[in-house]
Amino acid sequence: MSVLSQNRFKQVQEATAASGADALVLTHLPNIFYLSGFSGSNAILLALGDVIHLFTDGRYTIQAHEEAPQARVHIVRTPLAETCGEFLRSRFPRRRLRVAFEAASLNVAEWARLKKAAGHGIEWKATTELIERIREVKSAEELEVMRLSAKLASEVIAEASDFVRPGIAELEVAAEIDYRLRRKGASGPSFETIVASGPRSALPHARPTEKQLQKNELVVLDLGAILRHYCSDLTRTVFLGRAPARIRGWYKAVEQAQEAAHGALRAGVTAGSVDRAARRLLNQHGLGAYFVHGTGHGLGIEIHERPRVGRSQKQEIRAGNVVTLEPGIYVEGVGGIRIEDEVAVHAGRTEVLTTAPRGLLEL
Ligand SMILES: [Mn+2]
Repeated sequence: MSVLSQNRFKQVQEATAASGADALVLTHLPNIFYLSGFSGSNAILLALGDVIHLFTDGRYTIQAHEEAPQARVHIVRTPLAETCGEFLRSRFPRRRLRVAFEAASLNVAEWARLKKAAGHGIEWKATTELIERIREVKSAEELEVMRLSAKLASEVIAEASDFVRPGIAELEVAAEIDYRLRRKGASGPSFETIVASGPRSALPHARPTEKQLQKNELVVLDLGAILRHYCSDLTRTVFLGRAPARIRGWYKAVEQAQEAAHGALRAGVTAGSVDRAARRLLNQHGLGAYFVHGTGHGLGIEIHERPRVGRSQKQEIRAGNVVTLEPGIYVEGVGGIRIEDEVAVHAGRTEVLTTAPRGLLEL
């Protein structure tokens, strides 16, 4: 096992013990990837003693051995939960064993299968966010990949003037973004690319449609890459034409709200205080009612991770966190403005990972 994965495994063993368990069953695929390196779509991981057992199916025989050389790979024909349960029963026929599992990702059918196959010797312990709490602090190696992922997404958005113009449909713009992400080396977009124009830009999570972009409209572009399994996330707002004074004023306010959040972001503060810094600024401009979501979120292997940067979050920001700061305002019938960047928190300083220019883009 490499030093890196040894450290990670040790942290997981400590967390398992702290939850009162002797062994751990993982069913959430991003957590399985984090611990073993295996990125297939069907797997259960059992961390037992000093061994990682990886249960997967015949499609992944080669991949599992390649990606998770330190794991003991079990290629399985029956449902994975059943095999994992039977394995536990065969290893511990008499001794009582306490096994932690992931309550948020094991569905009821799998859970029943696992319990039945494992028999009565197992005492099951439901856990939540056991691995997620470890994942929220990124290693230097992870940060390096996340820098590249953020840079890749930033390069695509910096090319927006090549393909954002009146007459082109939102779906075409989204297709162009996804194509360029892949051309630059992403394995795909980190979420469904958002292209929302005109009044539709007031929908924070709009899906692109056949609607054509028009002159004198706002357009929100929210996109991200997956690069070497790590997500990026970035939003810019475009105005097609010369923006009127009211729109410029709103944009300035959102920009200042993001700066305020960035100013408040450092190790040791609560996530809630970062959110409130952005909110306070928009309130001062009389725009607070239009800010309808949280200020940001952690990201990494998944697009949404701990810590959540929301109003009442008491969770402490720690060195190694990477979060988005993405205040926005959404005015029904008019449109929306959002500016989103990714910021890494280090001891005593922050680092903006996204590199695209931040000003209002008038095309
Ligand atoms: Mn985001």
